[in-house]
Amino acid sequence: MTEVATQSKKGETKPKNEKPKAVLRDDYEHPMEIYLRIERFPHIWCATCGIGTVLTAFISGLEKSKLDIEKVTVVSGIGCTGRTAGYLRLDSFHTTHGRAIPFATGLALGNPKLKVVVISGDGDLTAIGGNHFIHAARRNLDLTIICVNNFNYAMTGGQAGPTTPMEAIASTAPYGCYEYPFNLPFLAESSGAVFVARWTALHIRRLTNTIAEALLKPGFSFIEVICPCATLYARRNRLGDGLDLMRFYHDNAIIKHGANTREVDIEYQKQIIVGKFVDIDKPTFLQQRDRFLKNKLGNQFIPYKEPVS
Ligand SMILES: Cc1ncc(C[n+]2csc(CCOP(=O)(O)OP(=O)(O)O)c2C)c(N)n1
Ligand code: SF4
Ligand SMILES: [Mg+2]
Repeated sequence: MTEVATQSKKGETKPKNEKPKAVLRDDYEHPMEIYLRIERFPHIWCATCGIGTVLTAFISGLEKSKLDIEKVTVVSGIGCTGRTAGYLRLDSFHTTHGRAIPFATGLALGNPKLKVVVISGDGDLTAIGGNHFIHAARRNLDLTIICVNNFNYAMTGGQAGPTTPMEAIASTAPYGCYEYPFNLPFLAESSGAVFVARWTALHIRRLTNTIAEALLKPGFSFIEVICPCATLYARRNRLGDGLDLMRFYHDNAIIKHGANTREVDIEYQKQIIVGKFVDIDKPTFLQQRDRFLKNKLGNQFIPYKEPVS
């Protein structure tokens, strides 16, 4: 029996917001229950949606990282993916659409001891939230961003967004999308991210390991997860359900660690290049600020709260 941090035993009513206590895992109904607000279940996600798989990978990656969960916080914006923050039994924030990164920035700067994670959708992070995304990467803020890319604005009915591949049908693109989509790993790297990876919802073990690695990486880390939206994207494009998309990922994902992010564009129903593309070291925003001001001001500089080495 493994001793883990958790809070309530099988059959007990779980008080909201109670902090975890150490008890035995075998007393629990589900091995991940300690990380989940089960009282909010059933969750809203459709059958064969991939978001739950990403949540599972996140919890496993968090366990693997051995971070103190009292010092981990998760922020999400609005969307189907945005619900993840609400289901996690961590200090988590379900914020406004497109503003997950600004909330996360405030948390990370206000308490540099926190590990701040953003889990949100492609639309939330790179359409309405696109400006925040590029500037957080540029500053190398100490944030881990997990972007569930299901190629559409799912929650609001499957509209085309900045990641919808050309030719894909969406509610706002009945004849197929004709806009150029973002290549998110390239956007992240060229904006300043120090760690960039992409997996699909099928690559659960690799995704888990990458999440654990990203959580321990100082600076702006970005993981894109290509994910089935069964009900809208798959149905509208007659691609079957989420399991059919998983089969497609199995047959069409090519692992290329270190691939040039310029060359990992996604085209409609073509190969998907996955892997860890970028892993470099660069001072974080707070390290850079403290070093810079110490250099300018000498002993007159008093670092805010904890000095960042
Ligand atoms: C300011 C504002 N604009 C628009 C919306 C409507 N809205 C809610 S979720 C969403 C799209 C979410 O898409 P994405 O981030 O890709 O998440 P998904 O649902 O696909 O997981 C939109 C446009 C909103 N809630 N707030
Ligand atoms: S609408 Fe799409 S993204 Fe949203 S829960 Fe259903 S399958 Fe998942
Ligand atoms: Mg989406």
